[in-house]
Amino acid sequence: MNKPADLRIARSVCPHDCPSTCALDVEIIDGRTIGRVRGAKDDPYTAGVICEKVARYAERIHHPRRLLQPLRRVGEKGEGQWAEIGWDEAFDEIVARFEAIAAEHGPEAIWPYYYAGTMGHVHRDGLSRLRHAKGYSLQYDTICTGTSWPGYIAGTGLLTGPNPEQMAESDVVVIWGTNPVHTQVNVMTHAIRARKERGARIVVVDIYRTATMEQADLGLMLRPGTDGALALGVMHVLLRDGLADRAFLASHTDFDAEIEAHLMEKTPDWASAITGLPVGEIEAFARLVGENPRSFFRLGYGFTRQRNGSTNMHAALCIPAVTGAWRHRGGGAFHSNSGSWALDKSIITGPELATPGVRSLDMSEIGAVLTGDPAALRNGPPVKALFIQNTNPVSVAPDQTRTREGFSRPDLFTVVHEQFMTETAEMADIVLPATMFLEHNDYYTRSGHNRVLFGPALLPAPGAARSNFDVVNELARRLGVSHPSLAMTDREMAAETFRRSGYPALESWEAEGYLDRARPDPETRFADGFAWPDKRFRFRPDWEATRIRRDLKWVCDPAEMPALVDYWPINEQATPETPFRLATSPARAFLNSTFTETPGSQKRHGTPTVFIRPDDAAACGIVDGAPVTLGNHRGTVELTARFFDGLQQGVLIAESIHPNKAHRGGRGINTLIGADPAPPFGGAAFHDASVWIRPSVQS
Ligand SMILES: Nc1nc2c(c(=O)[nH]1)N[C@H]1C(S)=C(S)[C@@H](COP(=O)(O)OP(=O)(O)OC[C@H]3O[C@@H](n4cnc5c(=O)[nH]c(N)nc54)[C@H](O)[C@@H]3O)O[C@H]1N2
Ligand SMILES: Nc1nc2c(c(=O)[nH]1)N[C@H]1C(S)=C(S)[C@@H](COP(=O)(O)OP(=O)(O)OC[C@H]3O[C@@H](n4cnc5c(=O)[nH]c(N)nc54)[C@H](O)[C@@H]3O)O[C@H]1N2
Ligand code: SF4
Ligand SMILES: [Mo]
Repeated sequence: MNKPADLRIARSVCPHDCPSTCALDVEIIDGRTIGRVRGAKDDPYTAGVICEKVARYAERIHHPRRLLQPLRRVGEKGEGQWAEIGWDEAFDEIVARFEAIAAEHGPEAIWPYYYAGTMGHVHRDGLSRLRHAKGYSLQYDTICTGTSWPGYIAGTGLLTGPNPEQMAESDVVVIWGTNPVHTQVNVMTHAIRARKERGARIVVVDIYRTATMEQADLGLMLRPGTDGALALGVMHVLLRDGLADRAFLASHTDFDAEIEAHLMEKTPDWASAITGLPVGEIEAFARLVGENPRSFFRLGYGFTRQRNGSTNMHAALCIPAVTGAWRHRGGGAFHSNSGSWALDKSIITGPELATPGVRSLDMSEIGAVLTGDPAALRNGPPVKALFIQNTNPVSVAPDQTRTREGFSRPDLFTVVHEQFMTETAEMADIVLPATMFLEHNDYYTRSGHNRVLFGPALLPAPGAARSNFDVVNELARRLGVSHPSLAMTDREMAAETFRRSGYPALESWEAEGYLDRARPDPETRFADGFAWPDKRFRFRPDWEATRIRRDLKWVCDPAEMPALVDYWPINEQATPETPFRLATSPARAFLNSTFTETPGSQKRHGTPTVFIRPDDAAACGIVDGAPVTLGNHRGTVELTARFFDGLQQGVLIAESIHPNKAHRGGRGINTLIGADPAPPFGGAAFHDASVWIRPSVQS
């Protein structure tokens, strides 16, 4: 094929909710069409590698089913009958309904709801500005990071760590509770570099033999939710065998005789009985990281999507404190850099507009909120209107039965601003078409690394699509809000954020496309002390002090949480009625529910399946490829059984998230997942459910 004459390559940034935040080189063909998308070779973290789903982004951005016009529902809710309307008509209706609802029920009856469909801060977080200006209900963000962040902060005091590129300088890379081959491919680039260049060993800790574990030198396949026990067993061996860095423990941590005595009770035999791992594997792992203190612990989100996830994160994080890994380049631990940016985002979020005392509703509990649960509503008024951007709760939220029941309420006025007719948009009264990242300006912080990147508008918006920023501002104007942002462009919002934050001016770096915010290496490894007042890493967590936002609320009695690093068995238990433990680990070619609309991803994943061991299947009368039903007290879901031996007995994995309607019976996997908030401050335990499984009854 000839190269089109006007093809050019433009630099951009992947906007999706993935710690890699890849720098992209995008082929722009005629000023409106894209060709191939490649990972930028000159970006040290991206290093020329991106995932398959974004490489074929042309499928998504030029998808024939992209939303191009505002729509009003004409049939019954969810029936799929729409009339195209103009933007003016759409705004008039939204304003009239919002004003009427606020007058009758108070402004807290309106709940603007968003998550991270785009990770660009201007287009992701701007809805908060409108929320604050009008006194609408706040959103308490729990769905993703609710358990992992407190767990990490409990040890270090700050959500940051050494530059992840340093994995390439490690002797051992421990990939714990993340499946980067699916979820953040660049981790593999740097881990494999360490293996090639210095013979580093790769350890993977997961609950099934993932594509990442396939590449490991040591794969630890434990029972779901038992990582705390593994960590304690490892620390026991380190202390027992003289592999602890006693000097580091004394100078940099709160380690003392009480903690040592506690760990000396947690033998490898004890850990083996809980985790299901052979004692030999626990010992081997301990020796590997003990004898190679230049070990990098890359701690993921996945293993914290358990009811005891925050304590498991803390326990895993304690291992490098015992080995003194933090002292060495290529050593230490990393979860996210989200605590390190020191950005003043006030022009975007408008905190000065906020009314004190407005209630904050837990986004993971959207089903309970919409079905009128008084506790979920914080004993306030019912939610009568939703304004949704950047998220698809009717596929991704836990407790789908109640979530869908709530969205079906005839008296609920729902506006969804989307790129596609998602399962959430299908339940709306008004659907608004949204731009994609190549059609607007925004900046992105890379949680898995140190860079801030700028993605410029490169293409015109298709049809009548408008950006999140634009729509929020227009709505604010029509609702009588005044704010400096209303006179600005999205690019100016980014520039103003950097100005307020004391960053170099956007003009000075936008041509290059990034700003490196790497901090001095010793600081990232807490050489002069951890971020607690006494500068000591904590084996004895003060959970209250991990409450980094005032609206975070305790969901358990603080006294119930273990006082010392520990394994805390509060997960959903297998019972005679529900003998299997189910996890809903992310699929490779979907990103949450995004890309479920693209042909390439649909082809890769086909119909929703559940991995089951052949021996478990035989005991349940299930054959490979057969239709099966999974159930618990929350509901039932239909899947196809797929035999797989890379699991412990009694564990099932359903890679997610297929749309509800991709399942026979129309109920998706999150029907089985609870929305009860996980300690200390809430979060959804997506990989922590107990279920039964049986052959489906064919009708
Ligand atoms: N392809 C793809 N990429 C994605 C996403 C996606 O859906 N698909 N989602 C994006 C988002 S929003 C996020 S937050 C990140 C999350 O990315 P990750 O940090 O990788 O987290 P998860 O993908 O939830 O889970 C990772 C692994 O944890 C395992 N796991 C579950 N329970 C346990 C446990 O108790 N112990 C241990 N050791 N492992 C356990 C799961 O089986 C899974 O293999 O990925 C992002 N990238
Ligand atoms: N079973 C199961 N469920 C899970 C998880 C799991 O591991 N298993 N993971 C959970 C996690 S970690 C997360 S973070 C949540 C994420 O759940 P969501 O935040 O809902 O993630 P996405 O499905 O990617 O939905 C983002 C939506 O935003 C839209 N979007 C993208 N860019 C824009 C934009 O610029 N403007 C507008 N208006 N819309 C845009 C996309 O089209 C997409 O429909 O899912 C959770 N649900
Ligand atoms: S790996 Fe993550 S950041 Fe990189 S292109 Fe894929 S989804 Fe985007
Ligand atoms: Mo997430």
